[in-house]
Amino acid sequence: MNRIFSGMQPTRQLHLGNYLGALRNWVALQDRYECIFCVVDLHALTQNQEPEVLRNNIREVAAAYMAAGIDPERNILFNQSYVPQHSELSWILSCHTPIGWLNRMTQFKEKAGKQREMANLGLYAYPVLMAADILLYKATHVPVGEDQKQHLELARDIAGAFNRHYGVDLFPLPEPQILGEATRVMSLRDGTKKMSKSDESEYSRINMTDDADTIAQKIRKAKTDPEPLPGTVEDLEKRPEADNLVTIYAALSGESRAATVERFAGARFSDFKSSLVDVAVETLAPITARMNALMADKGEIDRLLRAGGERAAAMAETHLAEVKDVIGLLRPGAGS
Ligand code: AQP
Repeated sequence: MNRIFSGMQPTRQLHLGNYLGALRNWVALQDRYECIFCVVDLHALTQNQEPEVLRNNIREVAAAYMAAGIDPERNILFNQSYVPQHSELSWILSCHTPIGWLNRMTQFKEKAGKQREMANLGLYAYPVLMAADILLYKATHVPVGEDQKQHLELARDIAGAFNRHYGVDLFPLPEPQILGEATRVMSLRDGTKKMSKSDESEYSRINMTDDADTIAQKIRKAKTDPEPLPGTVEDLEKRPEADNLVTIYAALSGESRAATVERFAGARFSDFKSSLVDVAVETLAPITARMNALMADKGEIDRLLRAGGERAAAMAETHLAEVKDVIGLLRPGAGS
C-alpha cells in the first residue's frame, strides 16, 4: 500500500514556492496514491501567532488545497490539532531521538539565528513532530520541496531506529518525493535565499492570494542582473536571480528550463518579465478566485476539516495503539 502524507504550515499566506514545490505535485499524486493532506497548525505554533489570524490562516490553507485541486472526499484533508495522537507520538519518538541528530538540522540553525538560546523548544523539536505526522499514518511517500529533504531523512532515521530497537517492522521508511522543475523557488529580492512566508519583504514572494496587479508589480520589481537572458541552462550558473525567474517560468508554463532559455535567449529582462507575468496570472488567478469563493463559507471549510479529522483520527488511533503495545504502555481495552 502506497500512502502519502504531506502538510503546510498556516503561518501567513501560502506563496508560489509552496505551490510549485509541493501543492501542485499533490494534485497530480492524488490519482495514484491514498493521500492524507494536513494543515499542520501545531507546527505553526513554533512562531508567534495571533489567535484570530491563526484561525483564519488554517481555513485559508485548507481553501488553498481545495482551490488547487485537492478533493476532500477522495483524500483525507484535515488540520493537525484535530488529531491529538500527533502530539502523543511526537513525545514517544522524541524519547527515541538522540539530540545529536537534531543538532544537525539546518532549518533550526537558520530560523533560530543569533537568538538560539531564546528559540523555543518547539522549533528545535519541529522535525520530531514532522516525523510523528508521517509515521502516525505509516506513510510511504512524502512530497515536499527540497528544503524539507533533511527533515525527511531524519524521519527515516527515527523510523529505522524505532523498528530496530524493538525488533519490529512497524514503520515504513518514508520516501521523499521532490518533483517538478521548481523544487526550490527563491526569493524575488535575493536569488540565494528561499522564497519564504516569514521573509520580511512582501516583494520577496508571490502569494497565492495576490491579485493580477500585485503579481505584475512584484515580478517587475524582481531583482535581476544587467545581462540579457542566456541561451543555455549552464549559462544561468552564478546568475541566481535569472536562474530563479527562468525556473519559475518553466514550472508555470510546463516546459523545461532548457526550452525556456532557448526561447528567450538574448531577451531583455523587461520583455521576459512581461511573459512571466502572463503565465503567473494565468495559473494563479483561477486558483485565487476559487480560494476566495471557498473562504466565503467558513462554516463549510470547518465542516470539511472536521470530517477529514475524524477519518484521520480513526487511522491514527489504530496505529498509535500498535506503537503503545510494542513499547509496553498499558492502554484501556488492550489484552495483557
Ligand atoms: N521556496 C520554496 N520552494 C519550493 N518548495 C517550498 N516549500 C516551502 N517553500 C518552498 C514547500 O512547501 C511545503 C510547505 O512548507 P511549510 O509551509 O510547511 O513550511 P516552510 O518550508 O518552512 O515554508 P516557508 O514559506 O519557509 O514558511 P515559514 O517562513 O513560515 O517557515 C513544504 O513541502 C516545503 O518544502
